[in-house]
Amino acid sequence: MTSPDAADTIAAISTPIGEAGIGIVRLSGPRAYAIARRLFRPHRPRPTCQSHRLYLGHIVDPQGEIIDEVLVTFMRAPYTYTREDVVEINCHSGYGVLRRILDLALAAGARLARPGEFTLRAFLSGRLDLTQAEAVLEVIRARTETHLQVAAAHLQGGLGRRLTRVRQDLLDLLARVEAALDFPEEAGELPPASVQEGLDLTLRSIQALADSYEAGRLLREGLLVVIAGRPNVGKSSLLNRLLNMERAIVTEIPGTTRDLVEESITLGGVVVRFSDTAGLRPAQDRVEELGIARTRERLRQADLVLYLVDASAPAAPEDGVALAELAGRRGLVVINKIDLARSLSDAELSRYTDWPLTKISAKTGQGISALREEIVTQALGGGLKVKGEVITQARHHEHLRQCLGYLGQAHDLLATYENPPWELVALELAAAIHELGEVTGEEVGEAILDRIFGQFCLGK
Ligand SMILES: Nc1nc2c(ncn2[C@@H]2O[C@H](COP(=O)(O)OP(=O)(O)OP(=O)(O)O)[C@@H](O)[C@H]2O)c(=O)[nH]1
Ligand SMILES: [Mg+2]
Repeated sequence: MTSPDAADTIAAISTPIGEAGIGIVRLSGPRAYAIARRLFRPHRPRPTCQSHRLYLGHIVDPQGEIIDEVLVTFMRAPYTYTREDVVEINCHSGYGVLRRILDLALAAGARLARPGEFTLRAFLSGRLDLTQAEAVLEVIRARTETHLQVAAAHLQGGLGRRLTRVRQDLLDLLARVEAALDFPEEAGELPPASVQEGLDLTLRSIQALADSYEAGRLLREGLLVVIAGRPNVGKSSLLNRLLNMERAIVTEIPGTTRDLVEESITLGGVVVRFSDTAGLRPAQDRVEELGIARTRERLRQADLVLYLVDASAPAAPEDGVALAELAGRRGLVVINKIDLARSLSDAELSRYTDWPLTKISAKTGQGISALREEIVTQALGGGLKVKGEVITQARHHEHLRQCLGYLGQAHDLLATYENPPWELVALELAAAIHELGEVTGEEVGEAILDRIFGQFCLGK
């Protein structure tokens, strides 16, 4: 597969547009060298520029006016990101400079690159498989070390290689089944048990990958932890404690927080977004009513709920109602204000919920580090398991799920019949193979590519 407009030479600003030491304008395509040579005047005049060398000089406009002093790298195909000729112009970073150099490149015959087009070309030229191309964006976006590790492994092609291997195993299996179909007299030599064996091995491998998505999704999307409870129990104080900053307003007046107050930190290798909410009670005015509606909405989206109660006040029936509504969700009951005299018993709370109880004082900080650990344990099952390959993209997970469905059908056919309907087995195998091909990009439609690369920014 090659790009329909591979003959174009594309150009874009590949660094964020803003004031900085260095910015880069990148060109890729058959005329990249020629275009760059028209703008670039090296300090020491030379007839040719060698590949993968850095040259110092000026960018000049057609009138001969100097735009900027730059370092230019010329890189000959195929040893480049896109496998085309690539030129990178390192200039000073500022909107005016970058824009001017890009405009000169466009005027000299380049076309403005579409979002993700450099990486798309790397994919179409076969330098990256689709999982690697997608990993480029993931590496760029990774905010935790763990996520970066996983994304970097994908970029190295680990996931793609594993899937290609599995797909090849299935192709071999399919070839055996088709041979038996084409030469029925030899079909007797294809014992269902032997096909089943190969199939089950593949099934287990794909199942393990699909299962890793639970951890992968958290790595990619982070975790939403919602702090809820009646007014004045100390929700905003807890948020501030967890963040180590005075993010939310705290007062002794019940109903202080009305809107959502949210901030993220990293916990156990995952970005955790804490949401402090309006206290749950019958609303006293319109603003509070809207605030409580937002709280309920956020509670529905939460990966984990911290339900806060005040240790110095007796349990209220409203807590029972709220906890009952949250039954079946992941959560912790957090008993706050344990620095005060207690009038709330654990037994009372345990009547309402089977969530674990944790005791803290948002005021003194007591119990906060234990709470942090408990959040990681509850939400991530004791920390993120990122051994081996981890799926992080919903798209991959969906195809693997489909693939497992087809393989499951094939498995059932083989298990049910002494003389299996091999045509059907072949169909299921072919469908499963197709799903894997969609992940690696070996069988992928243009619409999907547009969607994937459309998420990239300009210049990637
Ligand atoms: N003694 C003690 N007081 C606390 C503790 N946590 C919070 N408070 C006090 O309780 C009052 C209410 O705290 P907030 O954090 O505003 O409570 P809230 O749950 O956010 O309240 P609303 O926003 O009104 O729903 C404030 O006066 C806090 O100083 C604690 O652990 N111990
Ligand atoms: Mg509050």
